[in-house]
Amino acid sequence: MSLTEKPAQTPERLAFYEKIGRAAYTPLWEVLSDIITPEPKSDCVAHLWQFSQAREWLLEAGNLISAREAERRVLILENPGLRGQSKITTSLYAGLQLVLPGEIAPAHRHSQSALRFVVDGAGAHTSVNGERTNMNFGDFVITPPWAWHDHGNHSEEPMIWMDGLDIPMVSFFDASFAAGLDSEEQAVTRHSGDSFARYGTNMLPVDYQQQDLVSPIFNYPYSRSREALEVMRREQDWDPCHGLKMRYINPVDGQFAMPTISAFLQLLPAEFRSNPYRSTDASVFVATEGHGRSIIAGQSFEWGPKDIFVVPSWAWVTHETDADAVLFSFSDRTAQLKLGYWREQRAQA
Ligand code: 1HN
Repeated sequence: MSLTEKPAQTPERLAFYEKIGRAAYTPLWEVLSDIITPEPKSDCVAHLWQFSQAREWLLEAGNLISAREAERRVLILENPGLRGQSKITTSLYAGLQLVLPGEIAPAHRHSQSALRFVVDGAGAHTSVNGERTNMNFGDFVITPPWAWHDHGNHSEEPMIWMDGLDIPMVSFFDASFAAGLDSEEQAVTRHSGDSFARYGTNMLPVDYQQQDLVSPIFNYPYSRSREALEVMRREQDWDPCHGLKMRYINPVDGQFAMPTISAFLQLLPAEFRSNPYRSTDASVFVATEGHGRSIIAGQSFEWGPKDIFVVPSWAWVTHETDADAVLFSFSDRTAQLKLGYWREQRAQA
């Protein structure tokens, strides 16, 4: 027996497999090398979605269906290697959502955790746990599992954000629950900015006890994250693979902001040429500023502001920039870390 080769299929063996197969048995030695691979093998492929095209088709969708009728007016970013599965990577879902001025995306809740990353427009809002937050370009907003959430747009312009959810993970465990609320919007019971004041200022209420693994902050404004990167760059301590890369955390325990999804923001200076890097968490990137290209498994993808691209598990990636660039990204790293199988590898340029 071998981890890479299958034993010969003799007529006697095939007859035996046929017989036991009818009673729901399968010989392990016929499938072992398919299910235990020496390295990650994924149907997920590298791909880039240009924002200009996505925006055009989202606005076209805006003429075809309302947010109310659609529940969520979203174009799913479906990985070309995983068509028909509503996945951007094997374990994650991503889509682009449009909320037009005056629209409401009605309140509901589900087991799946969600993140929003605002790419276009400003001034729409989302409500989570009775608190409303305004969403602006580059803001990272989270919706905890089973939290009521609804969105609205009182601004004058269309608002587009990327949704990232752990839908494939929840499906894998057959653990999906969902419910709608009787009213379109949940009651607003807290002032805007309340959770940021309580948990987002390097302080916690004195007797605060951690309740779950989700961050109690639900909007991480781009202005603050971007400013941090700008201050840090003065020290010039660029990581050869990542430039300056920060992770969004739950301030209560220092872990990632959500139990299943990790999110990051990184700055790459102009003319940066990263060293090759790979990790077992397939990653979804959004370029928020700048222009450049990423070479993923040998294939080059040119990106500019708001473009979205995906790097599969264990695929080598290098980033090259023309101007200063900022990349947002998310992956299932925190889930893999908790389960004990996350790996990464760096190479010299
Ligand atoms: C969802 O609840 C939202 O709340 C967006 O904006 C996308 C995709 C599948 C299932 C639930 C949202 C979603 C979603």
